[in-house]
Amino acid sequence: MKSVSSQVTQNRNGNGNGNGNGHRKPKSKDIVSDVAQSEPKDGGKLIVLTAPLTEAIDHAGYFIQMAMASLPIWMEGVINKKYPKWRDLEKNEDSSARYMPAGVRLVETSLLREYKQDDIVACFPEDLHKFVGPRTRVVAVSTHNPLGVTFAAGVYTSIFGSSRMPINSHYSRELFASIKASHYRDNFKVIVGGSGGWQITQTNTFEELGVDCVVEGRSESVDTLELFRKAIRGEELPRQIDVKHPLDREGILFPDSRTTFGVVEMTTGCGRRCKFCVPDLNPQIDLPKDKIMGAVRANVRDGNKQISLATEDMFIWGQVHTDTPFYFPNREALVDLYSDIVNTPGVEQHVLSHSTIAPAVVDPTLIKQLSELLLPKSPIHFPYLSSHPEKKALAPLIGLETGSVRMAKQIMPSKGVPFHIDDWPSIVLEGLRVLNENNWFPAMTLIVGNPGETDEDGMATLDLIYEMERRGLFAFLIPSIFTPLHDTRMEKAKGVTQTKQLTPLQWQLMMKCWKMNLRPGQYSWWGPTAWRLGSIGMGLYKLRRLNGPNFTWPLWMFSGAISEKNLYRMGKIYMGKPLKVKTRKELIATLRASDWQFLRGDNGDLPEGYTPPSEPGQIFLPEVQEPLAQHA
Ligand code: B12
Ligand code: SF4
Repeated sequence: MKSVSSQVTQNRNGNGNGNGNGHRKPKSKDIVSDVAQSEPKDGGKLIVLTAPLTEAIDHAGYFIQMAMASLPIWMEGVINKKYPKWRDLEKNEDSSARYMPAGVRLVETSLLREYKQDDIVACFPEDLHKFVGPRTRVVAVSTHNPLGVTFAAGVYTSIFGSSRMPINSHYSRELFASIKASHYRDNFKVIVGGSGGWQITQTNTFEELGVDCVVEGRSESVDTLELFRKAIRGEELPRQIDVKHPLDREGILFPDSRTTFGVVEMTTGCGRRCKFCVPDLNPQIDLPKDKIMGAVRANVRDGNKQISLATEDMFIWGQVHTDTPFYFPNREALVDLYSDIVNTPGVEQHVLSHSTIAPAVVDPTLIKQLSELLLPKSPIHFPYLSSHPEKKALAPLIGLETGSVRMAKQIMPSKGVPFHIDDWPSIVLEGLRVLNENNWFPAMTLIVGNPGETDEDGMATLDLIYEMERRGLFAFLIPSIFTPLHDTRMEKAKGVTQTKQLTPLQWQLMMKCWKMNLRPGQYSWWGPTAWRLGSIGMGLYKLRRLNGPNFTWPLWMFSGAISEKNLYRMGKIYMGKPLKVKTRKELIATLRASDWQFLRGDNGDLPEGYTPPSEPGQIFLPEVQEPLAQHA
């Protein structure tokens, strides 16, 4: 991108706002007709890259995009009211986008290995007509969640019924419609990639959306390059193609340009092997610090004040393919990396993405050190929860998924390593205690309606949630209905497919989670608003009709109109029973002796017989060596 002075634009319909608050909502046909009618002066670009508006915006932080992935389009006014400027975009002088999702930037960087900068542009959907012309041979779309059929997105829109389409999906469809309507459509191919491309393949919406090819995999692959060559030659493309993931650090590219939310890749893959997980199918790679820092600096140079490292588990970074198992975090490496990031001049905000919970039990000192570094630059404030002087907090996304050990053994037997999955509820509660003590209040996902889930499993999860409440622990709980994701080890598994199929216990779990989320006041503005608007606007009767009779009592419980104790006495809900929970010391005592050498003495709670190293680098080596496989 030839960088030039930027301009902030509002949407072409005037004030930059949509419906609600008296603002006019831009009509889809505006963008569609622009692309169809106008012609770029220079014949357009050979390759035009874009992403749906709702995935490209770099406004108001992660939560707005997550909300737009979950709320139905008829609730867009809630977003407009909360974020009246969400449609304001920053552009370069040539109208190319000043920022784009990291996926688009990676495609751009990958193509620059073969094509000239002048042949490629990355632009927002509303500017496509300025770049798609007779010269254009490829319009490439990167998308995260185009149809809203992934977990935690479809579920909320389906609960609210009638207009099921999430806001993000509405805007994705609008983008595809505008490309389809182009005068030059016969001259170019539409290639789609990104983590949500599979949704088009699975729903077979190629024709409807006007998509020629969906690429599954990374843009760095030579197969992706070959696909673009074919498209440029005007040859037929396969409907769907799987391209290979680079196997080592050197194969992963880094963009020298600004990304939405300052997303910079930190790792690929994970290693814990949960059976429902897509990213874990990628090789476990931690990316080189110098390249990460280069991308951080590029973001700052191009006007970004926020950085977020994209990862499945931040705690594996620095410990991939070392002599220490990846689930014993490399404290020094992590502190050094995050310290350099937040201390980079120009980085004013830093947001965590994903992590796992066991590392908080393994190394509480690491959590403490990271908190000291990261809290001052966190844009997240939890006035009712945080003990930080400015009430700042950290909120990574962590998978809890289930409180049932039986279910956990089936779907995620290694989620808690180095601890045994038998102790999963204790790992969650102890981990959360350590996190909360350090002002980390994670968003935790739960899967409801797993294949083979019984009432006992539901009760076990409720036991864990009630135990959290009893202990005053806080996480923002995001229950979602099991979605079999493509290529995963549970791809063919069938769970609950409609909200009507949810049992009373499954509904209770969903409602209890949302009720718990309201505890410290408005942690999330959109969740409670959504529920309140949903229940008040549509009425209890309609929601009950949509979601079935099993929904009724849990909704009463959520509303608080009848106390949980009374509902329990009436036999309408289950009250979680107290759990016997292992302390950190007891959890550490369950570790295999061969793992002791990786423990850090300054965390305390050491097992009987452990001698902490007297000097750095000198470690205690136990005699017993047991194979790691016992956890799998
Ligand atoms: C950062 C992030 C977010 C951020 C920011 C997203 C943004 N707009 O930039 C936030 C928090 C907003 C977010 C929200 C959501 N996210 Co998210 N997110 C991520 C995360 C951690 C990193 C994404 C990223 O930028 N990666 C780095 C880039 C380079 O990777 P990439 O986009 O995949 O691009 C590569 C390839 O896909 C390919 N590619 C990409 N585009 C194209 C285009 C073409 C044409 C080609 C050929 C190739 C290609 O090449 C790139 C590499 O070279 C991923 C996990 C992960 N590690 O990927 C989850 C992830 C993508 N998110 C996920 C989900 C479920 C969501 C939500 C639905 C959650 C929710 N309920 O709210 C929402 C949806 C948001 C929306 N707008 O619809 C899932 C997707 C599951 C799926 N396959 O459907 C993931 C995989 C997390 C997970 N563990 O399951 N997310
Ligand atoms: S811990 Fe998370 S990222 Fe890792 S395999 Fe499990 S679900 Fe996937």
